[in-house]
Amino acid sequence: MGGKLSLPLFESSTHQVVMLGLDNAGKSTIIYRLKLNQFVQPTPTIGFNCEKFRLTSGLARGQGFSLWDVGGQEKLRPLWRSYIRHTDAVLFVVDSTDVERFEEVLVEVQNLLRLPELPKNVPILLLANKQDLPLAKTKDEIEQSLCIDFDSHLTMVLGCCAVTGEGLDDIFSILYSLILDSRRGLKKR
Ligand SMILES: Nc1nc2c(ncn2[C@@H]2O[C@H](COP(=O)(O)OP(=O)(O)OP(=O)(O)O)[C@@H](O)[C@H]2O)c(=O)[nH]1
Ligand SMILES: [Mg+2]
Repeated sequence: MGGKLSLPLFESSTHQVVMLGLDNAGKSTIIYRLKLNQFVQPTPTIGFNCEKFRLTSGLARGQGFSLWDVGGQEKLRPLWRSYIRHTDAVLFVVDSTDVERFEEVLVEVQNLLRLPELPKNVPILLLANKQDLPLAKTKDEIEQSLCIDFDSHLTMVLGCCAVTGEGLDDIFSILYSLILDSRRGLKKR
């Protein structure tokens, strides 16, 4: 086993990432943008989509990711708990223009954090989507208005736009870093 310490912790592994968020937040648009590098107009997700990625460049080069895009309609949210059990990271997508539902976002994130199925060391990346729209709140404004206590979870908030792809270029490198840091037990922020 000697001489292996300098290798990445998870060489050639596949990381499971679950995408959650209210309906209409833009989860499926993000997954299509990442997979096809173009804008695709989705229909509301009933159930889930799963797309697999293998990175060929950047920090996460050689790493595999399975992204689970789970429907966000209220009646489907009880299903979230079955997707988080073995996840390596959570991507929580927020519609940055939908201020009226920020309270609902807060409640759902708090419910998520209380679920016993959520592994304690799983990092949570909040995506403030729809940054192209004029009424969009910035990632800092969203962070301040939600003011979530993420407890032991390493977290980060990023602004993005699934229509143009802005803010999504480094998403896998960022996820990979968060996963590594969480596994190494680094304290959040
Ligand atoms: N302007 C703008 N519209 C977006 C963006 N991302 C998604 N949308 C639109 O928002 C709507 C909802 O997008 P979806 O990807 O279906 O949302 P979802 O989170 O998957 O919704 P559910 O499947 O119901 O959970 C669609 O009309 C998208 O075209 C964005 O970055 N900017
Ligand atoms: Mg969807």
